[in-house]
Amino acid sequence: MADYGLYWRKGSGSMVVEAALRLIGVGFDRHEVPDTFAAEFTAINPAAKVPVLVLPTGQVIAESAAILLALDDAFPEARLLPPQATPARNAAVQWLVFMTANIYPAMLRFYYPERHTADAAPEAIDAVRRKAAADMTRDFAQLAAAIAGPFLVGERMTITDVYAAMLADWHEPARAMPDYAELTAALLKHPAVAEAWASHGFGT
Ligand SMILES: N[C@@H](CCC(=O)N[C@@H](CS)C(=O)NCC(=O)O)C(=O)O
Repeated sequence: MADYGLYWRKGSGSMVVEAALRLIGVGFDRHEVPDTFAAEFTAINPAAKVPVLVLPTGQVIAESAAILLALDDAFPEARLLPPQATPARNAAVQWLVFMTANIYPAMLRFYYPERHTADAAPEAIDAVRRKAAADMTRDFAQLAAAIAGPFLVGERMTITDVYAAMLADWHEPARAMPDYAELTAALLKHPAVAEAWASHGFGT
């Protein structure tokens, strides 16, 4: 039995966690969560969201950014993020949090607008979607402007780059931006990332 357990769904945010595990080179079991989340899974994560990572200690961690930070703490030599207390790390963590706090929630408002309004009228739902799209346009542009090149914080890929490419792949206007196309092409040169990307059905 592998050390880590990853609860995942195809095309979901579990892709970046799988990429991290593959970059580290640690063994992990994948547990695919069906579309209709079973009671068994909500017992593991009451928020009923993937990704969820089970550590070798048995601790269960939800929230993608928390999982990535925990993995970086456990395997600093894998350099998912730049070394502690460096300007590059501060920037990589800032943009990671920027994405989880802003772009990911806007993405959910865009794809599940009916969950984000108490008004079931089609025009209310459409308004949620339009605002979410406008917010993403603003936030993807802000993030793109920060890319030092070829990666966000310079010459070396971090897990924040994989996160950015993942979010951009979900949203056609972002995917079409040269900044994200170039970032994605650069990180897919890493076989570990390419494997997670393909196994989650990204880029299709
Ligand atoms: N803040 C969470 C968001 C996770 C999330 O929304 N995951 C989606 C898949 S990408 C999910 O499981 N959605 C199921 C649902 O909302 O029903 C994180 O960063 O991990």
